[in-house]
Amino acid sequence: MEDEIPLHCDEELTWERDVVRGGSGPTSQELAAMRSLWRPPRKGVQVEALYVPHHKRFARSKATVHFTGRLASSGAVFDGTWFKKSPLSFDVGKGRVVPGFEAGVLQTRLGGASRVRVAGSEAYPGGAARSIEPGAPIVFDVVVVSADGVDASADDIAAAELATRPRSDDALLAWWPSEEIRSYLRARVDPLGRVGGRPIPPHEGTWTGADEVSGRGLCVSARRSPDVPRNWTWDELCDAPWAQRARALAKAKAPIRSTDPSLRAAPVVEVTVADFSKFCLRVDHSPYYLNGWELFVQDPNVWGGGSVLPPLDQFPDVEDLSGRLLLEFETQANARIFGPSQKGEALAAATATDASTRLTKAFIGPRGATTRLHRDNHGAHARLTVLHGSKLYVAFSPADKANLYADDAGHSPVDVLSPDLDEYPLYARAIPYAAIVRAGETLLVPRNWYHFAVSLTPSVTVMRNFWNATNVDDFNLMQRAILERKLGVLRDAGMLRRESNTKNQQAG
Ligand SMILES: O=C(O)CCC(=O)C(=O)O
Repeated sequence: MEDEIPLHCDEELTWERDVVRGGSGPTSQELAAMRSLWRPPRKGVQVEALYVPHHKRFARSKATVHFTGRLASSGAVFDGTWFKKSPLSFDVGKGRVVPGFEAGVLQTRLGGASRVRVAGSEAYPGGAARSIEPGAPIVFDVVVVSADGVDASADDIAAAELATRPRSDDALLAWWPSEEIRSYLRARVDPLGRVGGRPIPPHEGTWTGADEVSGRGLCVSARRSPDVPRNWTWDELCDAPWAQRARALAKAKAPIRSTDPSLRAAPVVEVTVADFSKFCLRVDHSPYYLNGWELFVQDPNVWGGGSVLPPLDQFPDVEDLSGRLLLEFETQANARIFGPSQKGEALAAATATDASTRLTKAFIGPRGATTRLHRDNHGAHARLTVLHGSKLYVAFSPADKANLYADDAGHSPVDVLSPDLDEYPLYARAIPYAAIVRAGETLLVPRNWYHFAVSLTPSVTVMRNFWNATNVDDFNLMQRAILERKLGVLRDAGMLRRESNTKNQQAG
């Protein structure tokens, strides 16, 4: 009985009529109890049921949900959980989530799905990062996967997920063609004549280390590797059950940098990998790009697990030591936090594996999809293997930072396909290195090199950032900053007392 009382409902006391109509009416005590529980719906929140399961339980104190948050004006996705590893859990009534979101979740049954339209006053009245203007109306699609510790059935979650699944083609095509696309159409994919480019030299087995990766070296391209898996076909991407389930973000400006104001106008849509792959093959030209999709984080079995990334065999002198470095660092950090313990070691192994998994990303795009000119963070090298199609890569040495007008975050505003030399005159002095990289070939981008990519055909690429002896200092700086942040959180939560007690005992 108790489970059947929603705490919120659209119409006043709808539940009362429903219960009475259903046969055995509530007793007067039950009615009084129900009335005392009922709270009127918040103004500025409209809830449309997308999937109503048989289960009638509603969350009261703790809810776990999958959601997608979109700007109502453009449909651009600014946050969501489907394309991350885990749903969001929060304690109800503690102000942990925006009020309209919470109100929408509380009106959705366990295992149900709703579209929650939230006025700006109930969402982010002061605006928020990720291009949310103050008072922007928001649409959340929510699926309640667990309520007060009770899990929804897998069947309900699957049906609810299906009900909220974006109709990707509509969303993508609504924004197409636009001025931005027309400018891509106008641009010729041969920008180098203008500024005097050089080809990226093919790799010839000498990528020896410190000098080359410290900024004076070259990007290197490799010939086809015999180990590039052949089974990742477009058919698989368009039809496989995992691709129909997997969700990712298609961005019209990639990579996303929240510091870039032009992002506000750049739509981001949530799509299934299958729908987006079909879109890539169908449209002739579009900037939409699944750029930086952390494929193994969502599902370790995507594309047959770890076999996706071809080994670096074609570069016998280049090592990817990221996994080992991460494990070493985490082990030392946990020993510092917990002291020597098996628990700390297990945690270190799990954290290192997770971090290493996140370093491998997929890029799927139609012809015309670009990665803007940037350098990767934390002094990481990148290895990019094109699995399908062909791409033009243009790279610049770190010494060209000023000529590229790059900011300290490593971002250049210059459009490599159509550089505006009135606004960026120094760009004419920069030396671009260019290569067309085709299916089965790998491009290595050394630390701090700027790079740009455009798909010349529909394309699929896997990329991994990595560290080894040549950039281990950058790795250490990055990890130390992460560790300091973690320690700060633990210290604030009073969880580092053991560390100081242990020290005191030792001192005593
Ligand atoms: O689109 C691409 O292939 C380039 C990706 C890239 O530059 C990066 O992830 O750093």
